[in-house]
Amino acid sequence: MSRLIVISNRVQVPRSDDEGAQGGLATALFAALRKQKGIWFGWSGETSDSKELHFETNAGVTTATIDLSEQEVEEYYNGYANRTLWPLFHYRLDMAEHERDYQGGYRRVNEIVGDTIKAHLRSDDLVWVHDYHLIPQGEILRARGVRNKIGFFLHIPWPPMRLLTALPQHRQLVETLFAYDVVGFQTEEWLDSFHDYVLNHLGATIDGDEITYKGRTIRAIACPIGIDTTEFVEALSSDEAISTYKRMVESSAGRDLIVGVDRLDYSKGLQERFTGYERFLNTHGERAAKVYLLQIAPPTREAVQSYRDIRMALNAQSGLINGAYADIDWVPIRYVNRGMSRSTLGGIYRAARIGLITPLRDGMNLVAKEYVAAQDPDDPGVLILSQFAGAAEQLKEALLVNPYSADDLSEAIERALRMPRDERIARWKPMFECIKSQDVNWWLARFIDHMNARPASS
Ligand code: ADQ
Repeated sequence: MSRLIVISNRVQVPRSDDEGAQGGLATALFAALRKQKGIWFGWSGETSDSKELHFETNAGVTTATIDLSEQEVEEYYNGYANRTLWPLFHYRLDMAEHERDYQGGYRRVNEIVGDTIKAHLRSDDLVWVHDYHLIPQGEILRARGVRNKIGFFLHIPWPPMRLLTALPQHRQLVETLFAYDVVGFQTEEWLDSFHDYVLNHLGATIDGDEITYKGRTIRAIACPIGIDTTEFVEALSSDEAISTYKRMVESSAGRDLIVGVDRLDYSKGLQERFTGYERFLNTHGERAAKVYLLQIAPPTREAVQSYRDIRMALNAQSGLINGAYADIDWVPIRYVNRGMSRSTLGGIYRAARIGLITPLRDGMNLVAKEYVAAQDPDDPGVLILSQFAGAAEQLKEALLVNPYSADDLSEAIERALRMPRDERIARWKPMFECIKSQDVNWWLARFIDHMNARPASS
């Protein structure tokens, strides 16, 4: 069996005590790396000028990390990845910054990663590159003579052609994808946008899954990522999940809990969500005092100004809403700026009558799937989901909303609160079936099968 070599911006190191706490993606990759005796490469998250590769083996998984210099982190990670590609790929042209230094730093770090990894590759290794930080990695490895099968998976949306052309180096960037054997997207919609670009902008030819451009044929597929549903459901029986559930029920004092869980990111639609919730408070006076919103949103990427701005804006907005509507024994929004363990989240999801997941744009959104997994089959809550989350392609029985419309959000909350048990069960069942059959192990096997099915590169 070929070894699996995973390359991603950040590497998770397994902890043997509680691997499940590290997220479905990491757990699934650990299992594959163990089985295929692979290595997971990436940035250590540390800054230094050393380019030494640090190998570690924990719980049977080998990881290899390098440090980056402060300048590299600024240009590659905070710069091109998070100030240029992230906003643009999430349809935020207005927020995308285009600096030559960022682009140069991005290329340089990708070359450092390629140079470092190349020395450790064996000829039959399967190489799997992840996400927007490393788009040109395949081409960089090919330029260094690597003939292995190389796959790429994009965790975020692929933007429509007209948006993408606002990126100064769009053509070079897309052309680098033709160095891979398999390119995976979360949804059919992002795959369609990719097809549109390569067909109409590059003049490539498309034949089913295969795309040919300048003599190279790649396979481009939609391969939606899932959660480890079985593990997530099992974790609901843990002491931590049960005690969190009880704590939520007690502290709710008979009110219905609406929950939102997101990284604090402008793509998650938190301001619009608060505005929609305020519309509900405003238009459903009696009912409104019988619910509250728990929004969990730990800050991320705080080196980037737009993330500091959104944090300030949300502090102000939640304060204003609470100031205007709270009573002596009730606040409409409990706003918590820290992350929680997965078992704790499981207990919270289970106690929540509504999961309010309304990103403006999201590659997939695993929180929506976790919310579904955590529900009581006999008395499930209602998922209100943005039509612009990748997950909406699979979770069609959710109440799908336009996250930009405060009225839409307010009406969906009202409808969810009124929804009879029979309808809640009828909607929840097919969603649960979907996340159970198309879980993270299905996703991983599907992508790897596609790579194995490709002919060896000449
Ligand atoms: P993210 O943008 O981070 O991921 P998401 O898929 O919602 O978004 O979350 C990933 C994981 O982080 C989930 O397991 C979730 O429980 C956890 N998480 C999120 N908010 C949390 C919080 N407040 N506290 C604790 N844990 C939290 C990117 C893309 C997504 C895509 C994933 C996977 O942006 O669209 O679904 O990768 O491909």
